Amino acid sequence: MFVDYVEITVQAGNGGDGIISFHTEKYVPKGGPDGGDGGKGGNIIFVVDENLSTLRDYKYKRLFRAENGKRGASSLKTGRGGRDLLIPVPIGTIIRDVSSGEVIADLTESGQKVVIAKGGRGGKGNYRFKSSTNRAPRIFTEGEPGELKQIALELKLLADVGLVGLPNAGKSTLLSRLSSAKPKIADYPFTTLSPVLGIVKYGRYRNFVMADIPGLIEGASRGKGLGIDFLKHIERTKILVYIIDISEKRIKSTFNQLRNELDSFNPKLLEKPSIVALNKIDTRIDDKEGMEYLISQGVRVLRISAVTGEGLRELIEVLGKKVEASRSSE
Ligand SMILES: Nc1nc2c(ncn2[C@@H]2O[C@H](COP(=O)(O)OP(=O)(O)OP(=O)(O)O)[C@@H](O)[C@H]2O)c(=O)[nH]1
Ligand SMILES: [Mg+2]
Repeated sequence: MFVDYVEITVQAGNGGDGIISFHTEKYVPKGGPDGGDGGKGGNIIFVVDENLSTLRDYKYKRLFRAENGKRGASSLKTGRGGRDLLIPVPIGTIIRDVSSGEVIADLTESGQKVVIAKGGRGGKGNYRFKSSTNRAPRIFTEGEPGELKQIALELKLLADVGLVGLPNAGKSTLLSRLSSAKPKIADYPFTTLSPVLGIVKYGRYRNFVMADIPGLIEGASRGKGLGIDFLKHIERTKILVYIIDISEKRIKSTFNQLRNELDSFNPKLLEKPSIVALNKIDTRIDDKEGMEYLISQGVRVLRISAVTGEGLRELIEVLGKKVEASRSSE
């Protein structure tokens, strides 16, 4: 199950109370105040875990608490601090405050950590109130409460390249050829129901992330097929590849249809650098008119076969260059 939105409550730990205590020892009848401070409450910390790809773990568990700080003790001992609670989330998770809608954190880097709710400070023990006029204070303060927040976690995949195409165009086949990802592939539409990411290696050490998303159909923006909600996952990709099945001989209308659906979702998607990959050239079916149309539109066109591998080397090279150009302009 792919889960990309959840609302949860996080409660940081309360600070422990300070205490009242007086030093007692044989032969020291009237010891001074020695009540220690309370420990600090644990923080709620979100941390990016690269092995996660969905927010599924938070679909059912809704309340997360960090440990409270312990009370102080005699002999000036500060109470133990509450342990922080680390909550792992996938890369690309955005954290919002539910009531204001404000973005509190945007987790885009592997290993990134942010404190989302702060633990309360510990209270003061009575020794802190000792003064020349009050040598035996009977005062302490309570620990502060930890922060309590209602937050929404939203996952927007972070891919460099997004594949856009009609159902059955061969998007998943392409991703499975270029990466070690194993999306489901079948000869019927809507095989892919949720986005899949794969890492495409090129050159010796370089790589980029490619996202295979569900197929788009005409009217998707009006809720047809799987709708277009999943397009939010390509809002953050740098480059789009329109995958068009050349054997259908409908390049022109398909290309315009795909662009219309993207436009209805978010017109900014059309401003992203893009190329067209005409797939299934192994079928030997051609569409010269469609090809000419694309060229007249100033679109970069590559001809590929995700099945035989023809043209894939060039596709990776072109995409690699575009990804690098976009990374260096960031
Ligand atoms: N002949 C040929 N068939 C291909 C090629 N690429 C994909 N196919 C076939 O086309 C069908 C659909 O492939 P998928 O990769 O599942 O297509 P998709 O675009 O991911 O489809 P959805 O997930 O439904 O949107 C499968 O039967 C593939 O084997 C190709 O280059 N040549
Ligand atoms: Mg698919």
